[in-house]
Amino acid sequence: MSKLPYSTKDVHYDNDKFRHRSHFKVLSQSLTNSSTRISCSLGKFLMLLLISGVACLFLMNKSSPALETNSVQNANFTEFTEVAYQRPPRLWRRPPRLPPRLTPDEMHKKGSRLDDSKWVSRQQKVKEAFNHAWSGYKSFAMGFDELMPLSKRGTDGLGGLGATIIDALDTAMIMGENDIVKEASSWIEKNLVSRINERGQVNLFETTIRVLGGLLSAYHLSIGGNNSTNPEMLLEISKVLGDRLLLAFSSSSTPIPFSDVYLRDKVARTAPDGLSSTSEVSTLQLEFNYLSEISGDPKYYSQGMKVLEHMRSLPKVEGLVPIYISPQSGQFSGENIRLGSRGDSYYEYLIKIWIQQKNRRDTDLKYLYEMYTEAMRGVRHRLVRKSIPKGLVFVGELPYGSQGDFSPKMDHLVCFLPGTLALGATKGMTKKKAIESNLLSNDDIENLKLAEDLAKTCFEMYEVTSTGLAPEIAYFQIKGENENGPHGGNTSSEYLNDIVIKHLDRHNLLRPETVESLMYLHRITEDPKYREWGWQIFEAFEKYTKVESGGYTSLDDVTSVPPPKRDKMETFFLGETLKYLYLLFGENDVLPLDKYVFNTEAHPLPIIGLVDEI
Ligand code: DMJ
Repeated sequence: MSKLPYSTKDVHYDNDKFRHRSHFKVLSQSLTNSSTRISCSLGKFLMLLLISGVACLFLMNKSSPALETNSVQNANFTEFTEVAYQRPPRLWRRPPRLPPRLTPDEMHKKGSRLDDSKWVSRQQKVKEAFNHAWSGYKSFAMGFDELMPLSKRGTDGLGGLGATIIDALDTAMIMGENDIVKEASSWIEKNLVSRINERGQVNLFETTIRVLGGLLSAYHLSIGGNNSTNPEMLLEISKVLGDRLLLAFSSSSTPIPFSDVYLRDKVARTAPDGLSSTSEVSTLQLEFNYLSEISGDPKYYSQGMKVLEHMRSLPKVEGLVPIYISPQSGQFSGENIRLGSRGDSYYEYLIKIWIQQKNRRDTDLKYLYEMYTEAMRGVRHRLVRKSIPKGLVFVGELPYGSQGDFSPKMDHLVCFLPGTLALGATKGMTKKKAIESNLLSNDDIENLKLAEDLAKTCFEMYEVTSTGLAPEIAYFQIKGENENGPHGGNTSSEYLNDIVIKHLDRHNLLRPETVESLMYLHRITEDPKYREWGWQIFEAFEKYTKVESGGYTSLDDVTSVPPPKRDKMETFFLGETLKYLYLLFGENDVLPLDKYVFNTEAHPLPIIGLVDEI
């Protein structure tokens, strides 16, 4: 294992440190602060001399008037970085405190228990997989959104902002893959602003969670750490992008933003049917809130949070909401209720935003916790059932609303829920500690139980197929319906008859949700089985999705061996799937859950308002 770029305990981020201050102000503040403390002792006199010397050195290092340049709108970023980010010499910045992390060899020697070294080498395998994924992308698709690993070319499925690079950057930082960090950072620095100025249509949600989220978490992780990434550059680009994305809000006559932004033309539009997805408009706030925190500009926070304040008063079914909402009327549209696509991260962000804002949990954001609690009661009451014959607990759908029939359909996307339920129950601490401290309410206990049951179901969705990889969508047997429905193909799975996999649902997009939940469940329950399950899933990815020439590919059918392939490596494979596997096999105090909140694309952001802020 190579070095982590920082220690989560040791990084102190101080916004002022990274906002522009004039050289004169920096110097005079340093002198003033020092001189107020100076008495007549010789030691302190020498200290003053030293500071004056340093100040002279500093002034001799020619400053550029362009340091005052703050606007990057319409600028070519290469030019911009040359002038605007000529930073003062390093000596004015707090030196990074980076406790050395152990290499695999050192870890093997140190680990007295066999089990330690097993997980160290498994974690190493995930890192190798990340390198393989990156090398394919770099060789054939650098600068494109995604790699098509079989045809060995790139494709721009997300608007052309180089999404894989940005999604992968913080994973590379966490893994200590410094060459990749350098390559990704330098691409971003040279290209991203001009891409934002030149490219066309992007989806507000995808761009926020993958690109803005990736930039912000890389910003945080690079503070005080890795010299190959300039946090100020990441912050400035985040503001440029954030300002464009705000157009989706300002163009709407209600608090519900439009779904698309035309970056180059600086306009926002609705989707062709005029509707926005419920999960999309409510899955922007962790990112926008953090951008306000580090930029000092509250506009991102206030626009994003208006969506949730507005949704608070809309009618719901026991806290559950339809998957569409109209930016024209501000009302939900249709009756389709599900925790899969277009519904999922609405529920995820209710609790995560509440967690992110530590100081507001008991005051103005208490309503988010209440909405989450009510919604999870609604899930347990309206959507949770058991399959037959073996009793797997699953979450189904209400496609025709509260009065319509229940559908036993569960998207793989729903597998984010076990992780979120566990996080919401213990607020990031271990189950043991939460129980000992008597912190779990009845709702928490029920949610934690449901989390463990659902994590098993999500794992069985992998186990039940011939490849050991889950389909995009599964149906569960209830009341003996679909008894002879198509199954996953693994005849040794005891759940073969409980899970039906329809022909059109057999693809696998390298999605992260199950391994994401395994990471949360492992950290919170400390049960080693979750790691073993994660390893099994990783091995199946290695066996069936790895492409020799570089990269990993989505599959068309997980029920047949060898599985037909799809020729696409989604950005979230590097941003989420491999990151969660790496964290699952690693130490629990890396990005601890009581100090960080992961956005829905697995980009860790610090919890705001902690006493010992990171
Ligand atoms: C990711 O972009 C995010 O996790 C999102 O919330 C759901 N879909 C993909 C991964 O499957």
